[in-house]
Amino acid sequence: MFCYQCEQTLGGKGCVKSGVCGKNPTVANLQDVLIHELKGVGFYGQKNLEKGLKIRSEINKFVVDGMFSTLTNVNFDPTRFVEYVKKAEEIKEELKKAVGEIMNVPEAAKYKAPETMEGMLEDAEKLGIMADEKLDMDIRALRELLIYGFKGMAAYAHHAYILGKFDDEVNNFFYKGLSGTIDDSLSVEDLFNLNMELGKTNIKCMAMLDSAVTGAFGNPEPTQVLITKKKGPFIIVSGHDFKDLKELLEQTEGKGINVYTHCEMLPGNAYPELKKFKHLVGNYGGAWQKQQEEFDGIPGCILMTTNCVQKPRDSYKDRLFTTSIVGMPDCPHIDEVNGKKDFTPIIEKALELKGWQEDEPEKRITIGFAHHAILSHANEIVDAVKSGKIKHFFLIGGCDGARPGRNYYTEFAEKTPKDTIILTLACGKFRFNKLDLGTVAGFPRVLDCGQCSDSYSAVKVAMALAEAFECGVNDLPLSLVLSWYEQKAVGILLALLSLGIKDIRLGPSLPAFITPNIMQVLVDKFDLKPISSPEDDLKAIWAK
Ligand code: FSO
Ligand code: SF4
Repeated sequence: MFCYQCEQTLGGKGCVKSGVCGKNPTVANLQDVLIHELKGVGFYGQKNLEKGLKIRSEINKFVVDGMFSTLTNVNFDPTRFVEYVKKAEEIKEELKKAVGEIMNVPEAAKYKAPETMEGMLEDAEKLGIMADEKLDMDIRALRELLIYGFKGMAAYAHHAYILGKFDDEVNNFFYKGLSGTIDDSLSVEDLFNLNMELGKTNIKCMAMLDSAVTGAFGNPEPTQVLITKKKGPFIIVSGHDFKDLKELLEQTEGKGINVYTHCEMLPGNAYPELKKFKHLVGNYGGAWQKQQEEFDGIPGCILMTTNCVQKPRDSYKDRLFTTSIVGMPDCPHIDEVNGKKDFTPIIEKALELKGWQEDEPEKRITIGFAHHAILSHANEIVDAVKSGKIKHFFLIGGCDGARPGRNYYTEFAEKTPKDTIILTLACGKFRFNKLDLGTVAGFPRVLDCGQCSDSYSAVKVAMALAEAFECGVNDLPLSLVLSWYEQKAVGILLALLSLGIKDIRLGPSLPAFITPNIMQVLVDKFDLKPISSPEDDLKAIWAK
């Protein structure tokens, strides 16, 4: 196996024997076969589109789900990948037949996957990231950047699909981009441009998801969320899928079960259509990488709707349930049947476990500042900036992770002056969202925009401020300090760069798949820089 798609990759170079995330070589190799298959699907899909043929919606959805399933900490179940590969092979054949005879078919698209796991694993050696040793390093880097950006965008497209929304431009770009990764005629510049196109498409995808989520659950409202335990049986819902949360809330209503959000599900507490359920009592725990510790021996159940799932300890593996795209061998999985999920097994298990025996002394944090809530105060914010009450905005957002060096974000937040506002999103905020950083001009200093996809909210706020001040986004008193871990962050970074946003600080370390040459291009074009120390970075920001 070889995998270097996430920030915690071994030694900052690549996982080779097994994944730091817990991914074993079997799963890693099957994922390589699946990605290879999807590149072929991309090629034939693109040929269909070029001929003006329409691609079935089920195929679009399959491509999205297939890409998403290979994202870090989503699916660790080898049998599910065998099924995905077989399905991809079928789809490739269908698209190939539909398009008829074509010339210059790349070798990768000609590949035919075997029917068995053994056969697939045998082939995997020839199909992985490093299989073509002669491939130019920068070309490889840009192809991988594109693949990881796609995985991130696939996650958002998947969530929108679940809420009944999709977009032809987003769907079609999957075929164009995936076929671009096996097109030897594309130069470094072509691939760079394709990455920027992915960034632009991802903005569209996140906007679609934003409208799907707010359409289904309303606009988030500033909300004080309980972060301490309550007595009684409980289910903790993690991941990013609010539809699962809502279905579970409906099915647990009146059953004496408290429902808590976890990690990226925290913003769920701010949506009117979710917070109306009184038994959605609050949020449990911190960011994803603390789950093994925080779920250890827990007297309740956990529902994992998307990433980030970690291999559970024995003390809770019988009470961790997966659903949808998530998979964990030996953990119960709840599937959709005829458009509905039956959560009875997790409900029964939660009741059997009885839950916590006592209430903890109450603590709350404030969330719910997506674009609608912030922009409804746009005039006050603009006045506060003009009068000097608010001096600067920081966007401190992105993913959290286990590796050392991430304290930077806590220290950075603590060191920001009291007359500044911190916008935040995704799970990286758990590094500082329980600190009391006070208020400024009547606003909490930390404004939580929501999940990682709510980067769209932050972009919307920045655009609106730029309009109010009649300047470009890069001229605003705004600094972006981002943390990355997995591939959604790659998609988001490409989105921000495609908007021409400059001077982003990125950490805790730079991606292993980016070569020095490509990094130089990003530095030259966008002034992208690695984080250093909070003191030095703040000094540099003020010196600008
Ligand atoms: Fe975090 Fe995981 Fe949302 Fe990621 S929980 S690391 S960027 O999946 O998607 O922020
Ligand atoms: Fe390693 Fe990250 Fe790949 Fe897991 S996802 S195998 S930790 S690089």
